[in-house]
Amino acid sequence: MAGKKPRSTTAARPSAAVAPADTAPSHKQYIVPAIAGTVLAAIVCATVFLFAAREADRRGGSGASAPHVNDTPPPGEAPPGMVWVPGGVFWMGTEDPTTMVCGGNDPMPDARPLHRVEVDGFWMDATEVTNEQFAEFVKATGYKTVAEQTPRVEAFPGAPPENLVAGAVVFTPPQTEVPLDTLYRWWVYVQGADWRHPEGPESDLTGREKHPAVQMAWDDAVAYARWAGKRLPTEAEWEFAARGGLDRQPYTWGNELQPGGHWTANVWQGKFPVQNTAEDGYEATAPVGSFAPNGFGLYDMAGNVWEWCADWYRPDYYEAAASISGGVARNPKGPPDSFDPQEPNVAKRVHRGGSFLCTDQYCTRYMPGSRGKGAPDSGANHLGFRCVKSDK
Ligand SMILES: [Ca+2]
Ligand SMILES: [Ca+2]
Repeated sequence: MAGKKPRSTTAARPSAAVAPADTAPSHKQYIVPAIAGTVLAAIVCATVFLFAAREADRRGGSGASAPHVNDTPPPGEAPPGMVWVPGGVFWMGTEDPTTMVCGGNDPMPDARPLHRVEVDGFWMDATEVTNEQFAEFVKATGYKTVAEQTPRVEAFPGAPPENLVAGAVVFTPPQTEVPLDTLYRWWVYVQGADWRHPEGPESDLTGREKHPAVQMAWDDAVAYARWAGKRLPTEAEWEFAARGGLDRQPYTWGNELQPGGHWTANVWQGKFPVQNTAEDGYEATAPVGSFAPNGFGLYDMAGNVWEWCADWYRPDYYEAAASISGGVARNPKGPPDSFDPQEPNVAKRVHRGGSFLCTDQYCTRYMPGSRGKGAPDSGANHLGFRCVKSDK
């Protein structure tokens, strides 16, 4: 199966408006082939962003439940590598990015309605978990990641035996321009790809000690977090943290994609997916902390690699959160189950922040209000995580 693209069909998705993030497909789609595509169109984008009027302000937000960042000091000395995220009340979600200059062509209906959320303060890793940090965990525990394990037929009923091989999906740019109609044009399941070999058996981590660990399944991230005495952030905690104290800004640093004409996150420049000009200095992952931190001192909350959250994914969850009595969801932990209309038979967890593959031509999920999702057993070479820790 290594290097082979899966059988592809042109079966329609339930809604072309529910566009995929630049997230990778679940491994199930390769091991038990059954593919569908989604159509997206590329757009040309300027660099200046004009944010829409804040309709939400008229719907509520006063007194203690108005957007604010708590001013309580950190509860003690910061654990190594972590920063204090003080908690507060914020507007979670995003306006329709297609109404924004540089917003891309994905309306992101799963990130609405905007709704108020309160989160308590917590410690958060300042950076994505790095290869050298993940290596410490593996050395101490002997942990074997999901991608290193041969898929069991019980977990993938109907899979041809030749497809039951350990591996993971790898971004594999096509040789020529392709329609952005299905992500299977640039994701390939590669036998032997795992965190030590992010692009396949011939690749390694030499010189990438400070890069984020990738090919991380959700299960791997949870295992690491437990070992470290931490946990994965909830989706609400992640977004509050990513905003860095800013209120409803489209980017973690403000309201322009390229302030002063400079790239402030590791994303994609050029013609996706065939031409990567790496104007921001990085063609693939960057060492963590290569770009300026946000207002809370957190690095790479936009781009570099996607980051797993604890929550199950449902596109309708924000509707439930917005209807909570009192109008403010307090420390929400996500829905009790998962549903993704794009892959109804695959339960998914949330991941956030986009990656080095994100571009306004295809995926603007580096916006802090946008959402991503993936099967818990599926890593990819643009998918990692960071951890948080409550103060009590
Ligand atoms: Ca880049
Ligand atoms: Ca990131």
